[in-house]
Amino acid sequence: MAPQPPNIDASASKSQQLRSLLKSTTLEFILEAHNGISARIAEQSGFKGIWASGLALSAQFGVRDSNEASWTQVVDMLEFMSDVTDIPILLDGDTGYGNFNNMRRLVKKLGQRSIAGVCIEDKQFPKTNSFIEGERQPLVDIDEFCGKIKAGKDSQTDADFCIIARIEALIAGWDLTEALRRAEAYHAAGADAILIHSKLSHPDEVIAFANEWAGRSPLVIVPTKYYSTPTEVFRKAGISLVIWANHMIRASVAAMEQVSSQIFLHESLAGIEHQIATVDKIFSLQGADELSQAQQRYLKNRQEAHAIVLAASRGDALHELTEDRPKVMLSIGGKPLLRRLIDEFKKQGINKITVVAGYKAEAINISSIDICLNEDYETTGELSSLACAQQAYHSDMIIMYGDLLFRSYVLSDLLDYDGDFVVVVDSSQQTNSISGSPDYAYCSQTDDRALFKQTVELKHVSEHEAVDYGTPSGRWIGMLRVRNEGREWLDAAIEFLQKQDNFHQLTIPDLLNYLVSQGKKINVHYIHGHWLDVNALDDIDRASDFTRGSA
Ligand code: SPV
Ligand code: MG
Repeated sequence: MAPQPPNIDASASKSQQLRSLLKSTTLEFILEAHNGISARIAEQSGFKGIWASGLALSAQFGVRDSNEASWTQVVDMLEFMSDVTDIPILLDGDTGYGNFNNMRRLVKKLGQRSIAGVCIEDKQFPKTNSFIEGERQPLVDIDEFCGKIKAGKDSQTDADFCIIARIEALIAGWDLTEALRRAEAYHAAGADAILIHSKLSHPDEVIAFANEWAGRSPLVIVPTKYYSTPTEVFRKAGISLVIWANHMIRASVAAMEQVSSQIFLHESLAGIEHQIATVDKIFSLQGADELSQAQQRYLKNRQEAHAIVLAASRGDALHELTEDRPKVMLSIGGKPLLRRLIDEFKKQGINKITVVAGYKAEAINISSIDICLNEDYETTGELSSLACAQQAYHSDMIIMYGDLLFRSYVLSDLLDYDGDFVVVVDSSQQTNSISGSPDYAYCSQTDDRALFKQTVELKHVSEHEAVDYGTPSGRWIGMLRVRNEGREWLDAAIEFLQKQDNFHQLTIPDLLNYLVSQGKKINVHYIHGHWLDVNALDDIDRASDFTRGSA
């Protein structure tokens, strides 16, 4: 029969869910898990509950299943498992880690950590695994075990918390009568279900027990040794819950052995990469998506801006220096310009950086950036490059020429500046650092150096002095910030301008002028020097001085 759709109410508490599994009229299954990630995998596979196996938990700690790990170490691991899952966890609580008093404290602590139930077995502390010389393992006195069950039930604060009594009589070489006698007593002491354990390779004694027990309380089995039994047999026998008790730890051990021996043997990862989970899969199991959503919610005011760097041009005026690389890869003071730019972005917490490359794009060998190619860089202008990066547009972005050098505060102040479309204008009238054609900026007010954070608007930008607009207020340095509504203006402007015949010649100043013509308010953030761009050979010494802090 195919797996049943979940019939458990997920809004129910974990203990209610476990209780429903035990009382379900159809056969239910839970799977072993031994840490957070295996618990998550079990849940994602569709299991409605988890068996926190003593064998698996001790094995993942690398110790024996003989109460070598302390019960608090077990409970600490359960907390990780419970925190990352919504399905109930049933702890394999061995003997309750001591007498009735230890059991009381265990139940209390499990309740506090949202563990849905505990299964205790009628052996003596310290126990060992049932499959290690099981017949030599002494059972505990029935009355003493009943006292432990009662103590557990009396100390649970959650009415639905389940205590399952596990009978080891068949494991220890006793007969069905002894097993039933014990089951009767444990049931009467308040156990919510009985687990009958067997080490035979066939299910006969478990089925015989089920027939005699006849549904007096839910019945749980662990078919590790009689694994080849068709599940239908358990269904027909009226079993309530099957525990697949150790298959996650055994699967991971087999996989780890295989991978570790291959890596050791071949001294290489090439042969195993395709066999193992991707790093992204691990991130996903760790809940990385949830964290980035939470960051959106809780770090709104510090939302990370993205950067787009225009770096498609050769920089013809630099002659042979750019024969084999674009201008942005020119080394200034021992570091490529682009690397310096990226360092500035990273200082401001900007990690998503898209570089529009064109000329000798293959020479841009910087990791941790996204490259976007303007294949027509020879015949198109800046706006075409910006349009190429449209996939990378974000609700908060810095757009910048790739040949800029600036003091860190320039970018940091721009990031602090309010406004949906902001250009950085240098009011210093400096001449020594501009060898290319300056982008004269005409603004609503000139910078009297006391304007800090006042609203100044851009009226026009142009390569040549534009008499119609009066005296230029400064120079646009090739840096702007676009966010929120500004992003919509940008999209609409590019969509419109792309339809114009001359689109391929347009520059960023053309875009700015178009937006101004459409009545959009472009704010001006004034600076006073402290930047330069690299256009020609003459700039290189100045740029090196600048990086040493002397310009
Ligand atoms: C466990 O999983 O630790 C169990 C079940 O107790 S078994 O190992 O089959 O006894
Ligand atoms: Mg166990």
